[in-house]
Amino acid sequence: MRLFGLVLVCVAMLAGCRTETRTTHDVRASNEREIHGSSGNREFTPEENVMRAVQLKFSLLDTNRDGALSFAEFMGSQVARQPGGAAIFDVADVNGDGFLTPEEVEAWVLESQAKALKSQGRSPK
Ligand SMILES: [Ca+2]
Ligand SMILES: [Ca+2]
Repeated sequence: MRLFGLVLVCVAMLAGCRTETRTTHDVRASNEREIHGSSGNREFTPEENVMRAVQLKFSLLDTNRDGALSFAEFMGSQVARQPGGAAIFDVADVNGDGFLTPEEVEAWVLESQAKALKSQGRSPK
């Protein structure tokens, strides 16, 4: 299933985006200080890590800073450039308004992860 590969790319991309977003993080510094919590000892849950990564990536892709990703903005992401990547936009745009909110992206990533883990655990034939 092609989507599975895309999910892996997406997760890897999200996981690796922390350092590359350092330069732009001053804009949402107050937000991210809470999200990062880098001085705390607490471990983040996988869901929290996904959300933090999505929010950081989102702020990079949202070039006009209206809080939503248009299709054009989405196409600037690595995930969208994968074969079939453009189709993800329609899948993730749950309410079909033509824009992806952080919530929609988070929901899509978490759902895709869950599906990927499920299909790894016991591969249905
Ligand atoms: Ca935007
Ligand atoms: Ca939407």
